[in-house]
Amino acid sequence: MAHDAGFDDTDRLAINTIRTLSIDAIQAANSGHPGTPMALAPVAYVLWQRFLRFDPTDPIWPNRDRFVLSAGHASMLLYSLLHLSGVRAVDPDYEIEGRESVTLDDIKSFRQLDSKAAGHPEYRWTSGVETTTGPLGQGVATSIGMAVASKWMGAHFNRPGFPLFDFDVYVFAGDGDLMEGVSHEAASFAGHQRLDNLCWVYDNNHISIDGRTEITYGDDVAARFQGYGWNVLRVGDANDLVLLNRAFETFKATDDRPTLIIVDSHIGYGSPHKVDTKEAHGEPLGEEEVRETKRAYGWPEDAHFLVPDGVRERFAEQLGKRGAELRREWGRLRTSYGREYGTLNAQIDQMQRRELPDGWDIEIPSFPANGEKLATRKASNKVENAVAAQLPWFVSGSADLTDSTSVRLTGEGETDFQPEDRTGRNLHYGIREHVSAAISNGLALSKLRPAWSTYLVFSDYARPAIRLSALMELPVIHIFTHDSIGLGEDGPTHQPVEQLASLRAIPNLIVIRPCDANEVAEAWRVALSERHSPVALVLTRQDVPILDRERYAAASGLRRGGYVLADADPDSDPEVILIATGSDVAITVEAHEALAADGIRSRVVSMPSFELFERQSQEYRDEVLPPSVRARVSVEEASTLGWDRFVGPDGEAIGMHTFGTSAPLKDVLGRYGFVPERITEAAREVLDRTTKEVSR
Ligand SMILES: Cc1ncc(C[n+]2csc(CCOP(=O)(O)OP(=O)(O)O)c2C)c(N)n1
Ligand SMILES: [Mg+2]
Repeated sequence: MAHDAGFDDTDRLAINTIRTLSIDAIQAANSGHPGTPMALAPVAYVLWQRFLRFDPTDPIWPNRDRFVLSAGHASMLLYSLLHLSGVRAVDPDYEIEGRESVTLDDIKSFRQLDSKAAGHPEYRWTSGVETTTGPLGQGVATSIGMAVASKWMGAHFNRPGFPLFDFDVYVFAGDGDLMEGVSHEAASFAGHQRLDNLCWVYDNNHISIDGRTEITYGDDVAARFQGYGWNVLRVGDANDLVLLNRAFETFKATDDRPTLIIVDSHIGYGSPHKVDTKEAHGEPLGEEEVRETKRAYGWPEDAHFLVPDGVRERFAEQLGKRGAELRREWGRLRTSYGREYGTLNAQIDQMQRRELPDGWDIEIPSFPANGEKLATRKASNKVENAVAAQLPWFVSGSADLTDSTSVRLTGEGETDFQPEDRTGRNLHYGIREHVSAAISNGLALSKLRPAWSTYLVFSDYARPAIRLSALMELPVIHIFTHDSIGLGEDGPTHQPVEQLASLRAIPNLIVIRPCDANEVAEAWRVALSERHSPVALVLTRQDVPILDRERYAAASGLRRGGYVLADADPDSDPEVILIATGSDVAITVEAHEALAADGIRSRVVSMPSFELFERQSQEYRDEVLPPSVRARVSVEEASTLGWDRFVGPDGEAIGMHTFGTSAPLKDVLGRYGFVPERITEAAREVLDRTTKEVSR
């Protein structure tokens, strides 16, 4: 090991501490992935000790560099670093606690119940983990959002003499990350955007779970990334601290494109029998091999979880000292910045705490029922622009459907985010849905408020990142338009059927399908007010009526997820309840009027969000859906999966059981029965059924 560039024996000891802590934790858990922490310990060490601008005593300092372990299975690498550098824990109110983020006990109970050293790194669970990783590809993809956020925040907040935001984003990625499709979307976007603050380290070890990667992977990775417009560097030996140091220096000096450092490494480095094997990837080494490996490192063979004297101190002297100084300097800068730029300074605080500025919703319009129809996507654009006008750190993007999904910010001075204009709030993700959602996660992790869009049917392309937004409790707004067979001529390839049900199946994702322009306005209020849940806004392509809210209940009922929109007789229970969402509400109201004309007392419940409704008290839910009324019909142009909870065993769910068809809107709706007559017929049937049962 080299001794130039100032590296010495204590550095070597520290690197081996990372390795042996990882080995011991995985052995104790009898589960985990030792090989990659063993191989990448020196790479991480050089980065953290010499480059990373990170203060362990304040791991949420806004201008810190971000470190993303995209190869999340190598989690023990990160936990060792968090522990050895003494990172402090942060509570949900963003207060820094006295205790360590990852204690030695956490490491000893790696992968056990309640340990902060969970199987894979989890944002919100372990302070210092910048994003949840484990699904390969997500880390690299999310890192783009962080790099974009750094650029955007720099352009928005920095002033002459006040470089408040200029953080870099470092990522460790393995073969798996680079094989995943989303890495192509991510790298292509980053290349176009010339994100020179982004550095991916590729762990080129030729091993994945099935064995040698040559059985499936022969990409010329360097040529691939050069093709994207990246700067590609090579380090031929993961243990060469001097070359690693130089590679990171080159990254820092590169100011026109992202950097990929290809590091050749040996998985399970140091293990006499498991080095370079797939077994080193995902199995504990075994007691005997652990001893032999420790011997190879010059480590006491029978010591467990040993942190030799001087190692923590070395982290404190380098990462700790540098980070604390940078953070203090930043604090001083903030103080004088605050005197000169009070408004911007207050924005930074609000943003960090995910608060909204006073009056953020004052421009949200209400829509008069003047007989005109308006697609909910179009209403959404008006509301979105009203919100954007008051919320400077709101950004809007689309996967090449900016106008079709109506997400363009059109206010004065709104521009596109590009290398030449980092203040732009319209983001063009290109036809890259998966990374659009992942970038949005990265933006939200950096405390911006992002929305992005595509057609509902293509939400499937983004699903892994949508899921992570929910798991990480990030307030991302996923906008999905063309929300049903009601989109018409484009046909079954574009007509979503099962997407609503599948989005509703994601825990902590609030799905909202508003029925008209005024419910859209309310949906945006809900979405922006959420601090810890993503929202999927599901909107129509086609025009829908704007309901007369003098005649029917106020749209503010949306906040409770479901509400009584129309009732034949407010003083008594209805005979039959009709429940609908989105574009199906208007036809259901028509059916309700027709039933009334026939003397049947029906109630229409608008149910834009199952999740919001289920947050309400049992009492409220029973008021809206009285348990005694068993005659119920639901109407939604989508899979009926999930509706049984509202219609019950005696009700009927009108929905889709095929993929739809290509034809003009009216014909499609007629074909599948989304017309008032079908609803009244179903209402009579369930009434018939339930009254017969009662009299029996
Ligand atoms: C999307 C996804 N698919 C599959 C897996 C299961 N998995 C975990 S690690 C791994 C192999 C990763 O290989 P590589 O990135 O080369 O990591 P190394 O073994 O070199 O550390 C696989 C397939 C996963 N975590 N995520
Ligand atoms: Mg590999």
